Amino acid sequence: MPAPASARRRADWLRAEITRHDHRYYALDDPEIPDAEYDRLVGELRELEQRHPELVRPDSPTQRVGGVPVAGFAEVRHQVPMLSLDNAFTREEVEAFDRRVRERLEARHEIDYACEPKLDGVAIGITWRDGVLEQAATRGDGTTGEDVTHNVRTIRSVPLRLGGRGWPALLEARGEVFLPLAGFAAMNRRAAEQGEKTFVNPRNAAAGSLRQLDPRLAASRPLDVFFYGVGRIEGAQLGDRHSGILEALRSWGLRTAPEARVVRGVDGLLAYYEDLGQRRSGLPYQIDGVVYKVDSLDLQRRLGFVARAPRWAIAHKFPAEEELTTVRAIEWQVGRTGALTPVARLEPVFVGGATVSNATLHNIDELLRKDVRVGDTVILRRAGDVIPEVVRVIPERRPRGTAPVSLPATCPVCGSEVTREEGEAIARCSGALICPAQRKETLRHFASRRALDIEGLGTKLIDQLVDGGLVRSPADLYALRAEDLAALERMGEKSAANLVEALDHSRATTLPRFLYALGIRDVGEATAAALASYFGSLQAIREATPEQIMEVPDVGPVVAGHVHAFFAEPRNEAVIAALLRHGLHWPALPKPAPGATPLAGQTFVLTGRLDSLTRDEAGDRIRALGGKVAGSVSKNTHYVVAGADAGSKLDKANRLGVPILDEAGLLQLLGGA
Ligand code: 5U1
Repeated sequence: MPAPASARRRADWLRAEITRHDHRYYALDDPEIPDAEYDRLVGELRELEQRHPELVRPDSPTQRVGGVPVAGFAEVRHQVPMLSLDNAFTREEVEAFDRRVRERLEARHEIDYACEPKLDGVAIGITWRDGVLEQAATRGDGTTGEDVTHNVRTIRSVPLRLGGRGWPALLEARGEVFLPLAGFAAMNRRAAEQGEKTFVNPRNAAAGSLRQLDPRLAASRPLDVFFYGVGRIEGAQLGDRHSGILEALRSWGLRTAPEARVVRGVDGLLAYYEDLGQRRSGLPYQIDGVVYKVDSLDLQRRLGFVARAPRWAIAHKFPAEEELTTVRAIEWQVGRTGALTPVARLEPVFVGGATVSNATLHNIDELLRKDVRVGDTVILRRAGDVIPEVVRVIPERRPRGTAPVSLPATCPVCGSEVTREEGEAIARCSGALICPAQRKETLRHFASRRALDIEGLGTKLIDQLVDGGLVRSPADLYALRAEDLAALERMGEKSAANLVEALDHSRATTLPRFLYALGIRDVGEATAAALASYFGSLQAIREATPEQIMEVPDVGPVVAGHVHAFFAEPRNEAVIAALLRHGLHWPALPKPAPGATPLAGQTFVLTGRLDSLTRDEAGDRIRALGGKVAGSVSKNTHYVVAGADAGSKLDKANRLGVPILDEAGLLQLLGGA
């Protein structure tokens, strides 16, 4: 029986509605309806199509994953070649690029450039005919690529039908398929759990996903695409600027990089590079540089091409984040809580913009899993400010006669036994207070910026103080006299006096900072703030039972156990008593009603400069009232607190419609104080 007209109309409406919501969600980052409502629309369409199979159309949102795996990859000839880009690695090379552009154009004015991130993914050309997705092909050698339509159809942000108005009869949009970092991590976690091979990096994972014959596999991977230009286009004009092309693509439901901007002249280019370089490690996807393009299409035509690269564009690469180096030694570092961390001592190598000669191997399990050995050649990764890490060994380059590393039986610093609790990845030195390494780390943590912030008390000085027997616990710091300090090597009278003054200054602190500074296992700043806020005083925390401590929001039995055990240990109590005798103090907190956490469940992002308090202090106070502080803005952010000179986070908040607070608004929310 043919489908009744009402069912046909409803299916058409559902398809259009789902396509519209896809556009809002993926292209505009501005969803109109909750996910559950969206799922309901898709469910209804699926049910309708099952009841009336003649209503199924290839561009229906239900038809992303085609039924059968393909037999192989057909070749696709690109009618407009897919170009590559020349690279620039230095500021001088960018200046030379801009100079060449201006000279060739005989331009006396500065050039407008469109700038975008250069995604580390797989180049793709996707064709829509009469608005319906027809074909997707990889770049291949630039002339001939592979048909990966069956896999690209599974990418949720690629519309099967173009939205908006005015799209051309034939459009081939070019872009980059990539795996967002979170999706990559989840995919590798799943693979590791199932004993499967993990991918080395998101780019390989994206390329591997596109090269699957069975589209169900690609569909299970959270691939995404950003479009950055057009190849073939028929039946419409695209304005006169590259930035206009991006705008048009967006209006038809294609995702483009949110970081795309138009800047003026070479200074604009370099400022864009700097800015994105700083934000690089916080972006949800991997980028390996930025791309600059002359924005005017007319000027692009006048500049033309050399070989396979346009004269009007260049990729400005960031320093490589991964390099090869060799392992000279593997040593064990002893942390504040006695945790033994294996550290690889490396042949120094320039990576991610710095020379690196050490990398953490995290813990014994991780070391054994990666099977890193002395003499190995390894891939070293340093991304942004993240601690450098060994990604993996190159087994083909392993010299003969290497041996796997094992956990030492005794602490390499104090010789105490090394213990490892059942089910724990971390092994610990049992030397506690007799281990100089633990003592030094305790002092480093105590003096650190977010703890008691003792200026001038650095790593080397702490080593000298502990090794010389002058200081055993944080309380001993406050008994130091300027003349004791001045007698130390490399310490002048002025520095000694400054340190005594800094110590004096640090006596006035806050309860959350003091608790954090004590270095209780698993008590970070957020937990310290929550404990302070819940109990209101140090005395109340000291007297609390583990059950009472567990009533603090987000504190579970393990952390409660650590807190209780810390205060139950007489040697810790003695240090605390001595610190109080030395005059450490903090303002009394108003005793909150039990469980009073008015900001619980609310996430804040702080940006820009505040006048009456630092961002750290604002964060402490938000956490003390149960709120969370996040580093980046998303649709789950409740408030963005914007101070002076707030930048891209404020822009994003405006785009996503996240409420914005100024300093006065924040203070009001924090209770006026
Ligand atoms: N963002 C971006 N990546 N990318 C790669 N734009 C861009 N443009 C390219 C390539 C190969 O080529 C055009 C300049 C032709």
